[in-house]
Amino acid sequence: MTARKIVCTVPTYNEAENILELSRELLALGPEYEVLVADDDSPDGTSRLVEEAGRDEPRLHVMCRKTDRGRGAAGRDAFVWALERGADVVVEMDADFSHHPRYVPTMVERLDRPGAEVGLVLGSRGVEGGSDADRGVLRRIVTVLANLYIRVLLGVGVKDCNSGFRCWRADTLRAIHVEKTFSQGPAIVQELLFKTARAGIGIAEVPIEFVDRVRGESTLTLGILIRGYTTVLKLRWMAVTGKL
Ligand SMILES: Nc1nc2c(ncn2[C@@H]2O[C@H](COP(=O)(O)OP(=O)(O)O)[C@@H](O)[C@H]2O)c(=O)[nH]1
Ligand SMILES: [Mg+2]
Repeated sequence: MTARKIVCTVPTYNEAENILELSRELLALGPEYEVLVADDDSPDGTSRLVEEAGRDEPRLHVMCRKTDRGRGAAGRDAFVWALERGADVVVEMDADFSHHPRYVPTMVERLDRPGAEVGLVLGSRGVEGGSDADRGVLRRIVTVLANLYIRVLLGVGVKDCNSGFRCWRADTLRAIHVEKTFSQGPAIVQELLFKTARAGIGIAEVPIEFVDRVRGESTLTLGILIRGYTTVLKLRWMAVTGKL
């Protein structure tokens, strides 16, 4: 593929300490890269910062969402925006450098590799060469169990079902009707993974080293985590009853 457009979407909530540096690194990957920050009107002024920087950088965009707050809803709107702007490839990633920009070109290249067609590439902690942040034994057990639960319940054969670092062919997002994504929060990750696998679209994983955020604070709470796991059950139920 030549002369294509790659849009990196980054949902943000209070990422003023990270977002400009991350955007700079992403835009430095090449002229075909653009960045869309999908901010939920963060109190720390994340969207204002990006808007100001965007005045001198036509490849940097920001969407300031005032209603309907959530990682999932923001992610959905960002995908729709990227498709409307004619993206050929859409990357989604966190703002906190847990998902390092250096992996993005490898993920994009993986989409193009000849052989079995791939429509989604995951930045994966679960394949050889990949690793998770070291958060202790208990956390590691939870991660393994969560992956097992999702793999079995949704029947998806990938190693890192919870990776929110992904590279999408635009056609894949259209095929799974990304505009109809219903997960308000982080369960968007599993919802879109499930829909992609069910559509019979090839999924590949490339190894990444996931590191904990250095600046800013995580928004993840136990409540959000549990809601995510019930969404997985709901997805399976919807599939069984023909509502998906
Ligand atoms: N737009 C938007 N982004 C969010 C929201 N919650 C989290 N994010 C972003 O989603 C990404 C992952 O969130 P983070 O708090 O790091 O979650 P964790 O890595 O699971 O601890 C980061 O870029 C956050 O800024 C939200 O409510 N709205
Ligand atoms: Mg994080």
